Amino acid sequence: MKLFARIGGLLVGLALSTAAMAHAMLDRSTPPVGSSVKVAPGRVELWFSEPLEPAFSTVKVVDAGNRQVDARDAAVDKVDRKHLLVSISSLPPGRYRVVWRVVSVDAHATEGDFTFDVAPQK
Ligand SMILES: [Cu+2]
Repeated sequence: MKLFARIGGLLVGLALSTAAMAHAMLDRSTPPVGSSVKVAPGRVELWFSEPLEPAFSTVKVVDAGNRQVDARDAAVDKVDRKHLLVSISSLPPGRYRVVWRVVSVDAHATEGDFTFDVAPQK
């Protein structure tokens, strides 16, 4: 009985660690997390550690007043399903926040946000 309990615990531990590894975490982005860019980007792109479920994965970009400034066309790349992107029209200098929420192909949801700055023109 004691042995079975141990093996059971070990299996649960393995299952949990496998599930945790399969969550889609943000790998990198353009503009990079926390960066300051001189030229306002035409779109924001995010790359994740796992393929995403397109129907449940989205990203938006908001300004300092929490107004959405992207073109509301967030989509997962059909060719590379780890790649999520959204277009933005010209942004004035300021701080912008990228807010993402995705579901990976293992059905686990993850979310997060980061900022980037568009530097004032000189
Ligand atoms: Cu997962």
